[in-house]
Amino acid sequence: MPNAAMTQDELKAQVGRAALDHVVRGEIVGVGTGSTVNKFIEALATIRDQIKGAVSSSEASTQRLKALGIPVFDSNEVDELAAYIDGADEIDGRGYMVKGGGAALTREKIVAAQSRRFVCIADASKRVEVLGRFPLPVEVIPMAARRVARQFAAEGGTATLRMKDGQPLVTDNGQHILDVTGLSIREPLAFESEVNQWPGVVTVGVFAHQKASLCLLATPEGVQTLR
Ligand code: ABF
Repeated sequence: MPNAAMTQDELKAQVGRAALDHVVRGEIVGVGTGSTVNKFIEALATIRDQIKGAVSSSEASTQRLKALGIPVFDSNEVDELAAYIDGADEIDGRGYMVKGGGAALTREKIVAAQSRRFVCIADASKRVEVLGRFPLPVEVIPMAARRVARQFAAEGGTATLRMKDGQPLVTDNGQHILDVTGLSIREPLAFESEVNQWPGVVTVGVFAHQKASLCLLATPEGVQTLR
């Protein structure tokens, strides 16, 4: 099937399968969260007898992994992972990412930090020159939300509390999420370090300190590997 005729879903499946090349056989693999990762989990199930299992970045991914017969380990049961496979909302030319659209950014950053390689899987629409077009997710302790929103306002951002079913969304960690528009993040490393310091910030959705080692990008011409 010519790639140009592939749907978004088929492009995600293609890159999910391509990620299998970066799964070290006989080991435990780090698994992210989101619709592209869900395609990777389906592909991972086809080699489940060749891996020990997975460390998951969300309850949602854990359920999918278990449903497909893939053992899930707690992150504290493993010292280091060879590879972490995860999606992104935006990725730039240096491998810096915005993540958290799936509300799993905290555990994603934890598992990425214990992995030797971060393999990002995404469709071409996620590739940007400058991070910030996608509303930046920031996980916060609920009592700090307004103050953190004011701090973003001072930087030209507009922070909105993420809602679900009419209530503030509650993450796997029991916290809330602000989505911040109006930012142009030209120095991701410095920005991540600054916002991480703000009292009440649990995780900022800029992944610069835990950037991608490589990105598998699904395009109509096939999967491109960006290093
Ligand atoms: C996850 O992948 C999130 O951090 C990010 O929001 C999401 C992208 O989801 P999708 O693959 O569905 O576009 O890691």
